Amino acid sequence: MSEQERKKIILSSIQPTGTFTLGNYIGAVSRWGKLQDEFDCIYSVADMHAITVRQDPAQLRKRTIESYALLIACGIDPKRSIVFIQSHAGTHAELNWILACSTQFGELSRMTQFKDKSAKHPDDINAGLFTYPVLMAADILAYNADLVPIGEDQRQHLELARNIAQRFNGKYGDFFTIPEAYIPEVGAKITSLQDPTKKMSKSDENPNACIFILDEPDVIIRKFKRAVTDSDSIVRYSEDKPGISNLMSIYSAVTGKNIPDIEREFDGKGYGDFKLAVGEAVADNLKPVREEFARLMADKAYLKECYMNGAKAALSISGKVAAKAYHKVGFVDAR
Ligand code: ATP
Ligand code: LTN
Repeated sequence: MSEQERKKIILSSIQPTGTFTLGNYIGAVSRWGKLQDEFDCIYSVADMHAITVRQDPAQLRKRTIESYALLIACGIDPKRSIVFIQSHAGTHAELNWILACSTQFGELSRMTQFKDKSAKHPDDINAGLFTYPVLMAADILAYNADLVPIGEDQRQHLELARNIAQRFNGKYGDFFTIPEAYIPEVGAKITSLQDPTKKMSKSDENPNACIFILDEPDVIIRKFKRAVTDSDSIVRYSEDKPGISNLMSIYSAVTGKNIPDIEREFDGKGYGDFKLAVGEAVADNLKPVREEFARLMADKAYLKECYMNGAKAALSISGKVAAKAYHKVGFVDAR
């Protein structure tokens, strides 16, 4: 197949650290299904990344299956894309080691997620948390992905994955594709509803800060009503109005309307009307996800069939890449 005919490879992953938030949905997962027409897509549940912070084993297993079902409920079709659970492809851990030996201590020390998470868990600053971005590079490079759809917070990790790939290629000869970040223009950083200077995050302790994509409509509407905004009441997008601008990005992402149109729509109306409209639009948007999730969770055999097939497909690609990487660095061939 010529280079022109080959579809680009998309790869992304999400940690099973809780029910996905509206931030995960708008910034990442809701886009993943839409990419399936144009690209060859590979998606996974990053359970190996999740254990960089302490997890209850039974809870992790449950959340991993739920996250897998959520990916499908959000529009990823396991017949058209490869959808798998990260720990089922041992090749990622193999590549992780090889790539760790092409990663500098200094560059890992600069990762802001490591700094944030180690500040949040001072009693467990483990080596896995530190080398987390190397495993993420392995996830990506194992499939020679061209594009990686992620939210803004992952840009630095992706930049590091590019550097690792370039360093490996420099040492051993051209091998890995250099991946590019694929970050949305609107919604790449949805912020907390209670502190609009902070990212909306699954692990926030304040339940009002976060919309979870399985929240019931009345809960969603109530959380938006309580969202922190500024004291004037003009619906206008501006850096000095982070709360209202965040709600406008959310409204724009779920309705497809652009910011100037939203400003016109709510001209002369107050924050109360706008917050209600955002809440209703989000609740409508998430309704099919909630219904499909319930249907999938009632059919565990189907989910298992999907993730077992996903693992086989993922291993078939990443196994060849890992074997070649082993050869490149000088290991004696055994397969
Ligand atoms: P945790 O709280 O456990 O760190 P998280 O909510 O940050 O989890 P991840 O699993 O780390 O979620 O991220 C999955 C995807 O969602 C990534 O592509 C990430 O960039 C994106 N994402 C996470 N939070 C947001 C957000 N608030 N706005 C936009 N995109 C986001
Ligand atoms: N680190 C990512 C999750 C993740 C990922 C990946 C994203 C793990 N492996 C590969 C893109 C590609 C995060 O969202 N925290």
